[in-house]
Amino acid sequence: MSSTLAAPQAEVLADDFPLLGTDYVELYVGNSRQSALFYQACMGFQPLAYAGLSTGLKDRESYVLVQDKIRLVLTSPLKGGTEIGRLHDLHGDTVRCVALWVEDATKAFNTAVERGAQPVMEPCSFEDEHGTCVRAQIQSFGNTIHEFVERKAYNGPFLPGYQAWNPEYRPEPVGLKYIDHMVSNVDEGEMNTWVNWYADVMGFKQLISFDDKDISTKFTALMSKVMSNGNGRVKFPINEPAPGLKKSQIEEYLEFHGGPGIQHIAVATDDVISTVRQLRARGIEFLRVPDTYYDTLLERVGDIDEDLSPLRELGILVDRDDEGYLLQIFTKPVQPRPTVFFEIIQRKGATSFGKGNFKALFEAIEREQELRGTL
Ligand code: TYF
Ligand code: FE
Repeated sequence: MSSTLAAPQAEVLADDFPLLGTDYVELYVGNSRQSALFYQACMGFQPLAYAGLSTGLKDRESYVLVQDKIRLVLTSPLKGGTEIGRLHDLHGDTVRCVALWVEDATKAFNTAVERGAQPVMEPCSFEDEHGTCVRAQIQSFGNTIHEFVERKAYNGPFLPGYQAWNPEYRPEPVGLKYIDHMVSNVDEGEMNTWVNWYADVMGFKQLISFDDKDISTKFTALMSKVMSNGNGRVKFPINEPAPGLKKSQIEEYLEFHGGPGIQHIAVATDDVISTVRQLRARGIEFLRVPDTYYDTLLERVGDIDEDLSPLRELGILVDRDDEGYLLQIFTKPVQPRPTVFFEIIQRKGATSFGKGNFKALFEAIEREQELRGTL
């Protein structure tokens, strides 16, 4: 009977490391109070929760912001000599934690540690008047960590220990919906180390691989592999620098960041033209490709629903794959160091990452590097 054969096969293929999605992303920043205003005013995030002096914390303050499914936690130290301060001194504003939402945080942690992950925080139950959450943490590339978050019918604003944050100032959202992917930069020769780590420890699969021939300009090159969890809700492209004539954007990142870390957070929208218009009106600056990109765009990507003129006006890029097309655009770095930036992406069927735009994009990044004297 074929069904008796099919059942164990399905068992083997079942996701042995189930993730429900990204729970939150925590950034260590120099001034969480002012960064929170930036993410509200310029990026359209809504105030959600707070933890700090008035909730009993002595060493740090965190603001939590939300836009649709995206939750950001912005954390700064309240005094000298803290671990947060040490990491901020090393990296500048950076992503410290990519938290993953799971059904069973203890099981996720134990499985990961059995498979070789380095523990950061053992599974721990946190409780307040709104319910219980279990949290556990493991080390990933550089000083980046993953937290597993298990929400047991928790109905508080964010996590136990946080109180609702309800300021009067509430600029409108700009249409950001969810985190599409988060890209890391690792040291030269270490891409496969981390590809294997996500495969072996977290049960991720490799979706795509780009070598230095796919991703090179006249001057610089990089390599990239995209890792995805079983249900595709969590996707992590991992970059490493490749040899080139000049200092690549990946080397620049590693130098200024002081080692590996998250390079960009790609956030999805259903209407990239409207989202980018609002972001620009609020002061967000984007990279631009030469205007000639648009002269041949429709020959490259075929028919698209959007008019060419707003895409050209705003500098939005388009790429097509076998399944459809995507629109994407990249901000300039959002802190003094040329490190973390955002991507705004709208998918219309395409499941890829914009390979057709790599060359124009990387040349645009090189022009920025030239202007800051780091190429
Ligand atoms: O996530 C991606 O692969 C695309 C392209 O430094 C990309 O967004 C890759 C590397 C990079 C900037 C963009
Ligand atoms: Fe991207």
